[in-house]
Amino acid sequence: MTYTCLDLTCTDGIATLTFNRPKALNALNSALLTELADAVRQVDADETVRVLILTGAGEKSFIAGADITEIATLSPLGAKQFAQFGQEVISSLQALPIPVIAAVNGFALGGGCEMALACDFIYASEKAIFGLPEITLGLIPGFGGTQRLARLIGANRTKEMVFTGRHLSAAEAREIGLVNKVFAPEELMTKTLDVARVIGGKGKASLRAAKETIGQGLNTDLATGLAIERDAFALCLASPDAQEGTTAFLEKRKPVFTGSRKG
Ligand code: CO8
Repeated sequence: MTYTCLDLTCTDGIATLTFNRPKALNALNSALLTELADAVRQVDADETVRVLILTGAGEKSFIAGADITEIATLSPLGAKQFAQFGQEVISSLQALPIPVIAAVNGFALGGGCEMALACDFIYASEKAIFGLPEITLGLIPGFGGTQRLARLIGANRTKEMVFTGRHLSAAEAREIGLVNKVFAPEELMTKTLDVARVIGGKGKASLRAAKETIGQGLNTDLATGLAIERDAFALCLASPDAQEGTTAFLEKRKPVFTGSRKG
């Protein structure tokens, strides 16, 4: 598929997906979401990709939300279908078996904030702006914001953001735990790539197990979560990468992980 709204590149196992629809500040329309669904499938199928980074083209915007021009024309049924499509694509991104980092360079509003929330963690430029402003349009978040944000920062802070629609600076977003780290704009990608390379040097199967275990554990009670962790730990131990990691430690050398995502 030829992309017109995004760019997908890969260097040394680190893939970068750049939202690139400048005339609408990278707003999510059906065409972009269709391309994103295809890009996620490509990354999923490519065993050489170890880490995925999401960012926006230019300095102004990550994603300024769902495309309001398109939303404004929808019937209630059309709105439900559009929300479902967006949720499915964003959930497929979240379900990728590799770490996904959002490098938020500018506006991450509405669906843009919701896209970042589906990533494993968020780094931001000092110029980034976060918010769920749908209430200002007479709407509510529809791409997972009411659910993922509440799980991440708690119901009370989520309600404050959703009820007011207020824009948050990168520093405020870090303070409430939405963002892990904030960097100068010119450093955002280099710092994100540095961390992606560190993560990319770890074993694929253990990264996958860690991601899945943390994700599943958040949706269950502690006892079930601990059982999930035990099983995943035991499976990891049987993987070639665990063999290499433990042997390398005992031989006092750096491990070289060559195992697959499937262990
Ligand atoms: N959709 C469509 N076009 C947009 C969007 C958008 N979300 N955001 C910006 N644009 C366009 C503007 O219309 C403008 O186009 P033009 O030059 O043709 O007039 C261009 O991008 C540049 O924007 P501005 O001139 O407004 O730039 P400013 O720097 O003055 O302002 C802002 C930047 C603050 C980002 C401002 O554009 C803004 O407030 N945008 C809307 C943000 C917003 O409300 N986002 C939430 C959208 S709703 C949503 O995400 C719901 C998700 C769930 C959907 C469920 C499906 C039904």
